[in-house]
Amino acid sequence: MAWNKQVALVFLPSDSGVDGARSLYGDTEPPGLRRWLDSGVRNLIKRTQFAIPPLALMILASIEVPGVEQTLCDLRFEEFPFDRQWDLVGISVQTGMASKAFELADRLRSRGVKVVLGGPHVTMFPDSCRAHADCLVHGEADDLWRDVLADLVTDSLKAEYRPDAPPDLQLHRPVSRASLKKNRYFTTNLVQTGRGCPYQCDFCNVHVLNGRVLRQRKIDHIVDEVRRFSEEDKRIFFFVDDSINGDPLFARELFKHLIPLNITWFGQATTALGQQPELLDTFARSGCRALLVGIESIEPSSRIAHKKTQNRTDELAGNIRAIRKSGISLYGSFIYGLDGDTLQTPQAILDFIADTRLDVPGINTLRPIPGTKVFDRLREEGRLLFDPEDITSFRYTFGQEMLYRPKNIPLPEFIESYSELTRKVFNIGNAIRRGLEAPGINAAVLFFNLFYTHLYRLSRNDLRKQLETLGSA
Ligand code: B12
Ligand code: SF4
Repeated sequence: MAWNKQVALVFLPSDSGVDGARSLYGDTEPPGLRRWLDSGVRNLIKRTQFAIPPLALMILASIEVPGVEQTLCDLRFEEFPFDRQWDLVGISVQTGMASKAFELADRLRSRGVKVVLGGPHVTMFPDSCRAHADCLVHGEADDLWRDVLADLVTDSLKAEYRPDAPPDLQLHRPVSRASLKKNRYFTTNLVQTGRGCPYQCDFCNVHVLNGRVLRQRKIDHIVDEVRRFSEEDKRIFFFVDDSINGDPLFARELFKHLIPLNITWFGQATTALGQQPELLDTFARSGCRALLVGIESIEPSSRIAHKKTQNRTDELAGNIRAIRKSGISLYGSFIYGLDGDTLQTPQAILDFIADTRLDVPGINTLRPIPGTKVFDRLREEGRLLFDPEDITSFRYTFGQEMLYRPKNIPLPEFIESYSELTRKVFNIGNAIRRGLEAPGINAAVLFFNLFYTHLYRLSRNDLRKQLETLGSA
């Protein structure tokens, strides 16, 4: 077939963090050998840790329209190929990367290339995107993308595409990985079993983006996908669902069917799994090796302040022990600096980690993403440290800069205590111990902890610099 329309689908790197931690605040780049080592570590992190392909763009690239060829450009690994002739460039926009997306869009449009923007930021803030695009796609694009490509072929692209309703996930839409350069990635086995979240944690916008009703795919479609994927790529599977045990009955049925396929997998779950013994057993038997759990806070007052009420503080430790006992390693994500936190909170976090022997602790500060309830509240309270009127001023980095003033702790003391906390949690000794003690995937646990030892050193340097910058402003 002669392709007459060339379409690029673009995924952008974040400023730091999972796409390769780098220093953000001025003159903190170390000299000589250290710099060389840091850039080596950064590349290693990018290639081995979170380098998974964007499922959204895999889904769009799988939609076939006669006369259209789609190419996936992952700018975490390559420069945008400006030397090629493009009829349409689609960019996936996350809120923290909006300015990067707009910059690229403007550059392309100044060369006469048509640009379509889609993704979470477009769904939340379409008004901020219009000036940078020929076409906007709102919401989940599983159905709309076919219309966009068909209109491209007939030169009748519309300015906006909006779904009447979310796509019907019960329809079989096989995902192809033909557009991926497979060796770049840690794994290409990405699967989503459903969308939507019934909870409303105030720092998250998944329930706004995907709705509050959990919409699931058909179990036999998922099983087919896993079978097909595992034949092509023997590496680990990542179930990207925000809460893979959100519907325990569905999850149990699904993973029972996956046992014979003999895969290994990781995913994201709520700690309530520790009280779901049959599901836990099914997860372990179906090849689950690691789960990311959002602990967020062990302070009841903080959990209430931020509407994280689906798992109870007094049950957390027991649940974590039960999950680890089944052979599943845990990445437990905390947020220090929530509205109920005080200077005593770091010690409580340290005790909790020691008590539960969490394999990889993630010690985050709050990221008030525009469009979340917590962003609105902090704006009203005048606590944001970035311009809330400029939608592109929010950037997504790791714990390297404070984006708000904590409620109960003055900023300098907070930064000092956060730095002290990360210094105590992450060091080479702890990394080796956690690697040895993990119930499974010991090398990965060791690697993650070493990565964080490196990352939080950057975090401490950057936070100190940020404080100086704020002080002199
Ligand atoms: C897996 C995952 C990752 C993976 C893979 C990245 C990826 N996006 O594929 C990793 C670990 C690398 C990652 C990293 C980050 N992530 Co992430 N991640 C997710 C997660 C859990 C699932 C994403 C997914 O695969 N969804 C399934 C697909 C099918 O849905 P979708 O992405 O929404 O895409 C649909 C529409 O948005 C739209 N669409 C998307 N792109 C485009 C492009 C075009 C042209 C069109 C037309 C349509 C379109 O159509 C798609 C199909 O319906 C989501 C939470 C969630 N529920 O979505 C968070 C999420 C996307 N991540 C988020 C964030 C903040 C990050 C990081 C910045 C975190 C960090 N610490 O650095 C980085 C950024 C990395 C990057 N370069 O973008 C936020 C984004 C918030 C926002 N408002 O922008 C989310 C929503 C989590 C949250 N609770 O807030 N992430
Ligand atoms: S943090 Fe998790 S549980 Fe809370 S709203 Fe977001 S996706 Fe749902």
